[in-house]
Amino acid sequence: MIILAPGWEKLELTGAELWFCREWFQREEADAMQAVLRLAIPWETHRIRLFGREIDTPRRSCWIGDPRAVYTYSRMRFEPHPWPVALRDIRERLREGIGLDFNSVLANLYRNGRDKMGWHSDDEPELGPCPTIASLSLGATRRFIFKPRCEGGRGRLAVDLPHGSLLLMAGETQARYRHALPGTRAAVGERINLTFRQILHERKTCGFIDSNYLN
Ligand SMILES: O=C(O)CCC(=O)C(=O)O
Ligand SMILES: [Mn+2]
Repeated sequence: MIILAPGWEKLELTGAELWFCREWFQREEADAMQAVLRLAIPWETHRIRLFGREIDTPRRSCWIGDPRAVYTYSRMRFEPHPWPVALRDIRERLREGIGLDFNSVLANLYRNGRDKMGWHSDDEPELGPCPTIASLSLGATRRFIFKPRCEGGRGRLAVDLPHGSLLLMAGETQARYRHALPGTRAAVGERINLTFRQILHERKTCGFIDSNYLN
């Protein structure tokens, strides 16, 4: 994938494919979108299974998508919520702006610096072997970090994701790297993150091969 549109830059990380647009939404539009989505998304606390126990994830979340876009991660199965209008509009803009089609989105709400996401890859089989994931950030700037998996990644990367920015993860990024959104002691405000995804097929069995969990 090559994006030559103004405002886009390629982030260097060996074997990964990362494209970043710092201001995909301009300030006023990003403000409005954050306020609308805060109310329009039915936020939930997702529970995951970790070491045989069920625990609450440290953030609020919502899985949204077309009716057949069922997603299984961290050993839990998520039926999609229907698309709020504002999210449909963003999906359309991704299609028109950069030619990417998505049938689902994982929305996360980080209420403060204690809310976070642990190390994982978005490598569930229903996303296919080389998924393209579009990650839109609204609200407080938070740091997003990458580290190699054993399978061929090299180097680390930290990127601050500001209000209105769009990060594309493509190619072998998920196969070679894990990523995380660490907590911070700094006084940070709320942040919404939307990761648009394409579910290719529903998972057939509940046999879990994840070396992965999303805490
Ligand atoms: O909040 C973020 O920027 C990252 C979220 C993420 O990695 C995910 O939803 O899988
Ligand atoms: Mn992820």
